[in-house]
Amino acid sequence: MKKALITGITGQDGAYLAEFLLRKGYEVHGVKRRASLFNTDRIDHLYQDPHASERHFILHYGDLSDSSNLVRIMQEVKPDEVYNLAAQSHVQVSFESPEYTADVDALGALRLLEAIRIAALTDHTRFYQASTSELFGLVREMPQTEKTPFYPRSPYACAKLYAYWITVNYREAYGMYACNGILFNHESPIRGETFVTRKITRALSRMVLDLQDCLYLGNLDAKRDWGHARDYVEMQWLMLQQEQPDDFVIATGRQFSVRDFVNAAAAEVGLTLVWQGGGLDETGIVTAVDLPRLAQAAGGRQCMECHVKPGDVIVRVDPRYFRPTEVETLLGDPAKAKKRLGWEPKTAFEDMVAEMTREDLQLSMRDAVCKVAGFRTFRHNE
Ligand code: NDP
Ligand code: GDR
Repeated sequence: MKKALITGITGQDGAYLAEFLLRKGYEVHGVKRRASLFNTDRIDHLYQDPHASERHFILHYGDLSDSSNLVRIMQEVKPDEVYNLAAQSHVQVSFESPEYTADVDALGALRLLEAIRIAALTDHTRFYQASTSELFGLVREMPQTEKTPFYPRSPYACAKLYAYWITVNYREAYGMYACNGILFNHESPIRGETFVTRKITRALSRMVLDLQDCLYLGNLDAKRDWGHARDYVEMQWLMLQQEQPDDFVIATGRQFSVRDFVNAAAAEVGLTLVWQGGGLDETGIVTAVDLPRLAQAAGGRQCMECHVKPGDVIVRVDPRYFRPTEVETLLGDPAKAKKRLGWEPKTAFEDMVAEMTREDLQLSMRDAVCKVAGFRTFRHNE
């Protein structure tokens, strides 16, 4: 039985990858951080009691800022494959916590590679580094490929640039099987709530149920190549199954703006929007409400009342969400991955938005029931 070690197992990709590898018959080890509240929501369905005799899913406390602990885990597990998904992954937060972001996202990758070396696993363990389209930053060509020059635009991207190159360096210096997946944005119903896609699907589903008044966003013109996380973790695995290690762009080849994303998610809950004004004064105003469509998204609950009506302003711009340096446009060319890994994204943008919106509507319906019954739901808006 192959053993995989996943850092960042409690995150979006970690959860999908753990499910995927367990289905493939792997013994999956994950590194989770100690937190004051439970932080394993995304993987609780995979949990196995530590007292069970045969376990295929094992969690270890650890942190990418602590090399002795990474060495200990590496020596204990001796994994065939390591997936380094752990990171302070929020671009805007990296401007607030640049040093921490560099420590975890840049040096964290180095610590993990060194742990493999110290544990004398260089010839045995294959290494995947979660690199990112943010490396392209101020883009020099459209679409971006493995050969497009990097120009990072945030402390996050600068840290990931170091992680990218140290992975290449360990491959060249020590002959390690080490790969970079240069992944473009990928989303899902378990995406972190403060990334723009999930913020949108969550806010719209809460607004129709009277749990939120307005959605405040930053740069509506930013364009991204958005794929589904479920599809992208399969590629992470495929990259470690080749004869030779290499780096790959993983993307859909389609691009949408933040405004397009809002329109698509709004349509899913039966709302049609018109955009008025521009810059800081731009607003998204409801022009029509399609109740049967909302009921369909809510799983056929015909009697569901919609608390949004034509004329309501439901989207506004708030400059607090602008970034000191923005990445305006990203569009990936996944030709190499398609050719060499035989990989294709399975989920279309429209289906992913529909899935995310439907799942958030289900969660919001639960919150609405709690609210009506007099319970607080403790979720606030960012
Ligand atoms: P998430 O933010 O959902 O998950 C990040 C994970 O890293 C969480 O498990 C988090 O733990 C863990 N983590 C954070 N800091 C530390 C630390 N100091 N030590 C150990 N673990 C830590 O990210 P995603 O799943 O979306 O992304 C996975 C990786 O892929 C990240 O490295 C990200 O930068 C990169 N990436 C993501 C893309 C995307 O669109 N999703 C695109 C390209 C790259 P906790 O749950 O405790 O916070
Ligand atoms: P990104 O994702 O920065 O691309 O990083 P995010 O969803 O945060 O932003 C995408 C674009 O939307 C604009 N935007 C807003 N963003 C947020 N979070 N909140 C807002 O209110 C808002 N309004 C507009 C942003 O300015 C940006 O242009 C993600 C992360 O998963 C990284 O870890 C990963 O490396 C990259 O994707 C690829």
